[in-house]
Amino acid sequence: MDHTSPRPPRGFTRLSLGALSGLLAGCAAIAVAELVSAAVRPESGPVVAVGGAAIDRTPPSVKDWAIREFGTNDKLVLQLGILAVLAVLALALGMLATRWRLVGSLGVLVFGAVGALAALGRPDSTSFTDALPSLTGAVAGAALLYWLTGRLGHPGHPAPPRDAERSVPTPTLTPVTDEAGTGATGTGATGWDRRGFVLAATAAAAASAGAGLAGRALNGSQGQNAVASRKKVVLPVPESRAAPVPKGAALRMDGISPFMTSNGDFYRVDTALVVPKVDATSWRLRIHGDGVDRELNVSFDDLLRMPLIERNITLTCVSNEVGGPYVGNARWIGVRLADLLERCGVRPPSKGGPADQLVARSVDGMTIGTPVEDVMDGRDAMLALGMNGEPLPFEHGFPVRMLVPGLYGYVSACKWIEDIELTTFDAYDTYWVKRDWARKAPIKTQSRIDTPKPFARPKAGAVMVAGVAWAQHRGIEKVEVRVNDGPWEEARLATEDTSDTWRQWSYAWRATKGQATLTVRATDKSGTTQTEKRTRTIPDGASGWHSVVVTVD
Ligand SMILES: Nc1nc2c(c(=O)[nH]1)N[C@H]1C(S)=C(S)[C@@H](COP(=O)(O)O)O[C@H]1N2
Ligand SMILES: [Mo]
Repeated sequence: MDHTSPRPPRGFTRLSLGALSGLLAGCAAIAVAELVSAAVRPESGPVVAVGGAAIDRTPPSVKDWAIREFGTNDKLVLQLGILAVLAVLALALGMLATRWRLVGSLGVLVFGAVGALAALGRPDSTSFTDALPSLTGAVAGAALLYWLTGRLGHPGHPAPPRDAERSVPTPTLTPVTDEAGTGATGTGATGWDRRGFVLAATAAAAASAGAGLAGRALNGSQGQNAVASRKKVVLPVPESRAAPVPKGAALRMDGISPFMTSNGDFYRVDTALVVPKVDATSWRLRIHGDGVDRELNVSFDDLLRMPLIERNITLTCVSNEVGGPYVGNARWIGVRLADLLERCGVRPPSKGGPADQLVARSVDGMTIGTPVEDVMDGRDAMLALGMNGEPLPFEHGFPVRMLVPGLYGYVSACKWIEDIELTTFDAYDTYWVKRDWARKAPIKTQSRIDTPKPFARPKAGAVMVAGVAWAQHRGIEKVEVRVNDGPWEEARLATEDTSDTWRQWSYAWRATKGQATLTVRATDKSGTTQTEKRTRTIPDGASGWHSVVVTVD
């Protein structure tokens, strides 16, 4: 049997085989990078690094659109998108390599360099080793592409006749034994080494799959210590318990958001493509900066031994559209942040302190800036350790996150926190502020119709309209509902828990046949009623009334 053909493949076949080579080289590069990232750190892999860099550079309007379209799946969509782009580029480089072999491989190296630069440019990158996954992956991919396309022979020249080949073996990169037993080695630089190509391609695909899966598994097991440290946490009984939720604060009604949001249902908004897994036993928090007389450096156990408070607090994201889902209410346990700051000698600006901004930094390089005045004005700002009776879930900031009632998450709720610096708003712009969001952002009074859903078809007669309204730290005073252009009718408000929690409301609507637009608006305890004027989420939160269109049958 003869597996080598004197005539190299041409035209479409040649391009297809080149494209296949490119794709295999791309897979090998990603797989090797994934494996190496397990040895460096999971965040240093090219897809995560490029994804993170993309998130950092995404204009707010595109980010808003992505969150709106894909919700919490936005990160998965982003990573799949990156892989799709890489696949197209790999196909193109492979085709290019059928003509200019070296150029294809150099192209792979260029993309490796891009991945390496992205990894080094991430805010949480502290070591040049972060470049290794992309670089080693690219070298592997480039070498494979060079080798595979070498099997295709040179397109320009016809192969020498078999006889000549037998008597004068031409040197090749890898000799292939002639199974026909002629004793000939080498197919000639211009021959098409079909068997070598198929073998190499299959081997490369198998090796890539193996390396990729091994890398995945190793990266997945990285957080073992963190997982173990979370399992060991026993939350003490807080010194200051939350008052029991008053009877009548939690309505039982189909379709309404439950008064307490479970951890599994709590919205998640952050820039982390890989959820940070922090080992609580080695975690430290440092408090330092302007006006700090005594720097503080505390461990997780130190915090557990301090007097703890337990509070129900409703958290809201500034990216929440009118009627959107990024709001949730949980019972948190933590240390009063003002207590810690006072221990360090920090005074708020109103008492002559030099720092007006508290910058929280997370292990993944996020920076979040909060007015020192707000943190120290008596509200229950805290470093939270517990959420709904358990240690914080990893997605929500384990081991410790910040919370400040009344402020949007991006200016108050740093997850995976590890550093607090007292500074000024003039001296430092945080992550989101650099991206055109407002420096200060108290939560805007908002209300939402949870039921009926948009385009629902309720039966004529009694229809329960219900939802939630929030104005954290001011409190909700009144909620009104309007049917079409009719008069505003007051909704029934559930009992208030605290001014820091949302309030459920309901309205018994006597629905008549036909299409109807239901609109809601809330008034907070400062006397301000939600404005009708619709604004975008950027720079400091959406305003406007939520409405739902239904058809009554
Ligand atoms: N480290 C870190 N903390 C973060 C963020 C982030 O991207 N990284 N996002 C903030 C934003 S915008 C919000 S709204 C809240 C969301 O908290 P949750 O995901 O627990 O609901 O976390 C805040 N803390
Ligand atoms: Mo947010």
